[in-house]
Amino acid sequence: MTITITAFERSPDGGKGLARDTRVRWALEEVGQPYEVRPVSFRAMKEPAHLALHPFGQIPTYEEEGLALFETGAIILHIAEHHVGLLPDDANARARAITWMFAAVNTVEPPILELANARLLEGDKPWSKERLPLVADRVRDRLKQLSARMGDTDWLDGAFSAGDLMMVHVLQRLKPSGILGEFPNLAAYVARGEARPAYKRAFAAQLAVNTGKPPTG
Ligand code: GTB
Repeated sequence: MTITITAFERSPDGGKGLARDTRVRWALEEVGQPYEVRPVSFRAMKEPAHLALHPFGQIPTYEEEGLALFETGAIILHIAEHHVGLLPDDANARARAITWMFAAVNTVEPPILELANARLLEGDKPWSKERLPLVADRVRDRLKQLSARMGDTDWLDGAFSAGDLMMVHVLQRLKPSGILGEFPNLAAYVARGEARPAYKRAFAAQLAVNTGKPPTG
């Protein structure tokens, strides 16, 4: 079975791994599934061929025989449900890991995206200076709660799961803001995720696309 995902032809982050194809690559690496990547330009993303795969004209998408998916939450859940390595066997632990996946994209990611947009898209607006601290504080409120729940545990709920994969990738988006460093246990959590061999392979693969150089190591 060939798995094909789409990714930016050139990511605006230049290969820092912040675009969402990285989390799908990471999931595929964790479960040991080979995959192919079809790079898409910003123009092609809005053309009919890609819109047939992704109604909102975005990356990543996921295709395997007879199935096309969009939305990283759905893609990673599909990967986790069909391969060993990202969800626990115990039914209740599995349900909790899926809960953390939703928490990552539904509860933690929105304020982080709001901050990224406030910095990148609205930074030149006259009201930006006043709004930015409010948006940053909304991120801090969420991180405070997440940090309190994690304490000094390595992962969100027992062993590493798809919930951690999602949460680590969501938190990585905060790096340019410096806010992650205010929560040492969360910064260590992200570093723990990034130290996983599967993450390193995923990161190297996306970097290779963005620099035009083959992955090393
Ligand atoms: N909810 C969807 C999902 O989880 O799959 C969101 C998908 C999405 O936002 N895709 C973005 C996209 O295609 C790329 S990842 N944008 C193009 C468009 O909407 O026209 C978001 C992203 C983009 C760039 C950076 N960066 O450069 O740092 C980080 C994250």
